[in-house]
Amino acid sequence: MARFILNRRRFLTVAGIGASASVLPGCDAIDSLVSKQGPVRGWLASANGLTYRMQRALTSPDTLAPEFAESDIRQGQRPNGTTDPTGADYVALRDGGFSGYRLAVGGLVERPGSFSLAELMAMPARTQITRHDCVEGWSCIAKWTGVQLSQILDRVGVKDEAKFVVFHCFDQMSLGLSGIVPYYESVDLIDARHPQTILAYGMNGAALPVANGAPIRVRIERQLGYKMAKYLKAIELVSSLESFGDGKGGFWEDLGYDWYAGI
Ligand SMILES: Nc1nc2c(c(=O)[nH]1)N[C@H]1C(S)=C(S)[C@@H](COP(=O)(O)O)O[C@H]1N2
Ligand SMILES: [Mo]
Repeated sequence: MARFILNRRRFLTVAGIGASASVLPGCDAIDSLVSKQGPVRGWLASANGLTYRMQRALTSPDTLAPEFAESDIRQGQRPNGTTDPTGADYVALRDGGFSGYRLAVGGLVERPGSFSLAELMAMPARTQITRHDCVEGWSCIAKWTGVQLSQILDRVGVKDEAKFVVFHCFDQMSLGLSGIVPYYESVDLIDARHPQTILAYGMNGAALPVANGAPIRVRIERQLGYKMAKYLKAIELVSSLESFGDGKGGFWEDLGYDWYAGI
C-alpha cells in the first residue's frame, strides 16, 4: 500500500509541474498496469487481479464493511477531487435545486429509464455510518443515506450479458495537454448489488452537499474513495469496460490506479 501511495504522489508531482499525460508512460512506477495486454487475461494475471480473486474467494458477496455510531462522526466529510462542477448542464441543475435532475439508467437492461431525485427518495432508504478511505491516506466517518443500487437494478432488469456497472459523472477532469475527460468509474455486479452500495442523496442528516457529489453519489463501502463516483449523471450496464476512457474502468484507473480497490 505504501508503494501505491508513493506511486500516486509521484504522478501528482509529474502533473504538478505542468507535464502532459504523454510523459506518463515514462513513469515506470505506474505503467505496469497501463500496458496493453489482452484486457481481461492480462488484468487477472496482474497483482490487482490477484487481490480481486482472493477477496472474492475469501469474503462472501454480502460481507458488510464496518458501521459506526453517531458519536464516531468527529468532523465533516472532507471534500476531495472535484468539489464544484462547472459544466453548464450541471450548473443549470444545481441552480434549479436539482428539480430537473434525472439519473439515466441504460445499457444492457430490459427497461432503460431515468429517475428523478424525488423518485429515488421515495424508494426504501438505507442509512449507514461508514469510514471513507482515500488512497491519499486520510479517512472520514460519515453518515450516508440513499437507495440501494440493487433496487434500481431490479427496477430496470439487468440482462444476463451485463458484467459491470459504469458510473458516468457530470464533472470534467483536466489531463494537461491531453485534454479534458469526464470522471467515470465502474464496479462488478457483486459490488453493485452489495447491500451497502447505495446511491446517496443524504449526508450526516442533511441533503448531500455539492462539495460531496450532489445530487447523487455512489457509496461502495468495501473499496477506496476514488471508486465512489460523485455527481452521477448516468448508470450504464455493460459486458466490457474496453470502450470507456482508456479501457481500464475509471478515470484514475486509466492513469494507473487499481480497478479493484478493495479494503
Ligand atoms: N465525480 C467525481 N467523483 C469522485 C471524485 C471526483 O473528483 N469526481 N473524487 C474521488 C475521490 S479520490 C474521493 S477520495 C472521493 C471524495 O469524496 P468526498 O468529496 O465526499 O470526500 O470522491 C471520489 N469520487
Ligand atoms: Mo480519494
